[in-house]
Amino acid sequence: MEYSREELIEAVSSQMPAKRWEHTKGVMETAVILAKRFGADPVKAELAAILHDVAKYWPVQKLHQMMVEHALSEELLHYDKQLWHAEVGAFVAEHEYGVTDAEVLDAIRYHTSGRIGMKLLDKVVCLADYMEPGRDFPGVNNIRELANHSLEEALAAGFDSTIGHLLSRRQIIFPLTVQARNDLIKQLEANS
Ligand code: DGI
Ligand code: FE
Ligand code: FE
Repeated sequence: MEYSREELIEAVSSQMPAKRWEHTKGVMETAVILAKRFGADPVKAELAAILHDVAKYWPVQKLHQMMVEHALSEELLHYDKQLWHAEVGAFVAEHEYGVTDAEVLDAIRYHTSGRIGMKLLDKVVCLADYMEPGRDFPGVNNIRELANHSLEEALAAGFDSTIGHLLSRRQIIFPLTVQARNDLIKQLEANS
């Protein structure tokens, strides 16, 4: 079935608590603003934002089952469950909601970890997820200020914040998260 924007919004919002839907609306709004600011496609950015957390509240067992059944990232299974909703979200976007655009699917897939060589749309959606108006964590205002002029500076600060938070709680860090962060720093150094 082809989903209109409104049908997609209805389908996704019914799969999460009201508060998470508020977050998603914030990411949609912010992703559009950032896309316009930094030259990404606002329609693609909003579509990725609508779907980015579609699987966030699915039972962990179901996420695990889908990862195995559909041979999604084997490596991710060895890391924190919090990371799984992004990979499953991209799969669901494609196979349940008929999204065919590879850029949109990748922006969903990498919205939590990032990746080496993040594309413009990946960066916009990932940063929107960090700084949407409902987010409140130490340093978020700094990220918002950086985002006024640099997508990469703001996103690097976002990754630093996540990694710092994980370190402080002695959590295991997914290697791709660190690689994504290092790669952004390299891009910033190369452009300075
Ligand atoms: O889904 P959201 O809450 O909107 O945001 P998100 O998709 O960025 O997920 C954030 C969660 O994922 C948060 O609890 C931290 C966790 N996370 C992100 N990267 C890593 C990670 N957890 C571990 N253990 N390792 C990571 O590399
Ligand atoms: Fe997420
Ligand atoms: Fe999110």
